[in-house]
Amino acid sequence: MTLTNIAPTAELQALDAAHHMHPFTANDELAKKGARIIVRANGVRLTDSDGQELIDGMAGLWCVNIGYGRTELAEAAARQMRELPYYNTFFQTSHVPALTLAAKLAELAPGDLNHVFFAGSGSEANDTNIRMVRQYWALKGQPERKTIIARKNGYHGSSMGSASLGGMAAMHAQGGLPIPGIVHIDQPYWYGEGGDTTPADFGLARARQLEEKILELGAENVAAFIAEPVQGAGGVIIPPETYWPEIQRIVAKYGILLIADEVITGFGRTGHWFGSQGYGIQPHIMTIAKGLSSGYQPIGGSIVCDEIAHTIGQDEFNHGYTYSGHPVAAAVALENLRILDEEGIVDRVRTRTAPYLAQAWASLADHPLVGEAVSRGLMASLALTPDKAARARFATDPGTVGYICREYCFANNLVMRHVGDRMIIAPPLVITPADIDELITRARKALDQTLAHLQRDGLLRAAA
Ligand code: PXG
Repeated sequence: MTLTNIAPTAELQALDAAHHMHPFTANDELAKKGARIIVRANGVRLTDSDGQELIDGMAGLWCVNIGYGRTELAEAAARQMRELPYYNTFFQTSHVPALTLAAKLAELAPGDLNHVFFAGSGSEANDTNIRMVRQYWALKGQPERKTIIARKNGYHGSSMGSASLGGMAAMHAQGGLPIPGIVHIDQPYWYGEGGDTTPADFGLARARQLEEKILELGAENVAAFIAEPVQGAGGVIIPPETYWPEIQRIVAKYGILLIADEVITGFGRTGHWFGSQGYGIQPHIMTIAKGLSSGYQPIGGSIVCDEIAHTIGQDEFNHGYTYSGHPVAAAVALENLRILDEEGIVDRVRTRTAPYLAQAWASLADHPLVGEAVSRGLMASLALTPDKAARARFATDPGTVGYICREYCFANNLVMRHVGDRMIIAPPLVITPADIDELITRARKALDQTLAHLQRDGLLRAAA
């Protein structure tokens, strides 16, 4: 069997249903309806096994930053596979792709984030971070500084450690999470949780929960605070402008390490190389993955500041993955960074594409179902509501309406995700204004169809 589509769709779907367990999916239900089989892609468009072309509003899973079909990355992989397909960096050896990529990342990252510990994914990198910050404090003679503060509705991965850092209630409900020593504060989600306060006041209040939590635990017990500059999987939750400066003040006051999870916000997504730069965040560690290789190869890592790297370096750090700094993945990441850089893609997002998307996206706010339409860089979200003025939730279970809308998007050949009753996009960074116009047209059509569906089924009701 080859890897390309040679069989009719129904046959592929039957094989998939019989043998393939999908992540974050009720597999029995999917088996009945059949997965959509994606066979190839180019630029911002996917093609399925029936020859339908979709606009990929999610850049795969927030990762295909340079778009599909860049043969330079395929060639970089092939070259590296011929020369050195694998070697490790454990036992006093190194190799050119890993060391070159580490040096390039040190150049791109702000401040004294000059050292890289590689992983195969964002989840693995965040597991590294848990162990690294605890080991850092142990070496500093403060081994009791173990607790990591994170946020509800944050997403940091799916392994035991990283899912514990995440604040997804549905994930914690399965498999005995969170692991000990991780606690969560509320998210800075003004639209959903801000009530009558102004966004500015709400941002400060939510940041000050960090200070309250530190005082409750005792600063001498707290290792670090981890957060995404903009929450991605949580629904593209853009914090009020007051939030990050206050967080920065608090971590400095109590000497807490700050981990910025840049897995989604890194590599141009927000119009900067890293989301932290747009908010003036100065992290001690940044988690990276996804856009690092534009998803062409699995690779992640932690970019670490001088102080932590030199402290960790005093002793053997008993941690690492077979594929840490995998040469093929590193070679592909380097080629991806070259393209992002030399083609000016990050600058173009900041100066042209993001402002264009912001305006086009905001035009959806006049739709009767849309309570807010917000964006930052090339990540954007809509809050669906039965009552705009009240920022009301639907009477149906959270996510029911979002799912209906997503199904209409999919039927209209647009990949737009739902998170609860928020609709989200994060397209490839190479999307053009004409593509954005088409995306908006399809999104509006799906919203119209959703509204008609809700009216027909009597679902356009607010929760009491
Ligand atoms: N941090 C952040 C901020 C992420 O978004 C991870 C870490 C974990 O990365 P890996 O490579 O281990 O998956 C992520 C991943 C979704 C969705 O439904 C988002 C992610 C992964 C899977 C699904 O939006 N983000």
